[in-house]
Amino acid sequence: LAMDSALRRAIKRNEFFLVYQPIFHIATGNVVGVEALIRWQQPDGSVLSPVEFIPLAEETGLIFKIGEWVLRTACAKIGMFSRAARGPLRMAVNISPYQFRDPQLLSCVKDTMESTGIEPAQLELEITEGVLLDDSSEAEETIHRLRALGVQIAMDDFGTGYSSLGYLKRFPIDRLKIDRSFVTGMESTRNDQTLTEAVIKMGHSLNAQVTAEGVETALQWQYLHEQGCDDAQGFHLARPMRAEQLLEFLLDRA
Ligand code: G
Ligand code: G
Ligand code: MN
Ligand code: NA
Repeated sequence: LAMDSALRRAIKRNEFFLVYQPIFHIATGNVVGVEALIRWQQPDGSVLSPVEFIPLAEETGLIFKIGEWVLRTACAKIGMFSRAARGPLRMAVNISPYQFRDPQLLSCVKDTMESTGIEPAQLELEITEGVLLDDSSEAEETIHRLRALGVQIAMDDFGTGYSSLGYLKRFPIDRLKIDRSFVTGMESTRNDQTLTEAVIKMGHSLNAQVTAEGVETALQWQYLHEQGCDDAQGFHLARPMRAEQLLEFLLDRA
């Protein structure tokens, strides 16, 4: 309960901030986008990770307000980031399953695009496999409507949930994000190498692009390159950073 009122206070007092992790095109090494990740700076200065407060935000319904704030804040930055990178970047935003099921999601996305001027194709919403399970006809409808706006849909944490090939065929998605647990295992486990390769092939056969998450070594990058993976993100390449640091990072590389 104490955490609950702290969360409400956090919204009022603007205690949330976003960090941005660069996403790289493997074939060229260029930065092609960033993923926005929320953090909570408490009054005592300590910073909480989303795994410590998103579940509570979901339970209390505060996730809707927080999610809207994330979307608006992230999209408002893309113009500046793209100018620094000298080319349009993609902004990937994590969408909670609760937000995904919110009937107001579509109007929220539309309003955000209008007020921030982000091109629809620059916005990528990351959903998880779980959203496809509960009421798949509604989920299907939501995905179709979002894609009709021109927004891209990515399946996050791919391989950790319950989705089957049948779901993937039914739900048109633009991107698969290979969960970091598979990427981590690539160097030591032949199995995980085979798995990442299979996911990349599967994604491509569904006309989706594939991003590998959690790339922590040069060898993982090299394997992914050889396997034809499109994009990668991870600590080996760049850590999530505040907007000001990201700007410097992009300007340095441009
Ligand atoms: O950035 P970090 O590794 O701490 O993120 C931990 C988890 O929190 C990840 O699963 C990530 O998808 C999730 N997450 C990060 N930012 C957001 C956000 O803005 N909204 C939602 N719903 N989840 C987020
Ligand atoms: O579930 P999702 O993919 O949205 O989670 C993204 C989270 O993964 C972010 O919180 C980010 O901080 C974290 N992350 C990004 N790159 C790496 C990495 O190379 N290693 C590890 N351990 N975590 C990473
Ligand atoms: Mn994500
Ligand atoms: Na993920």
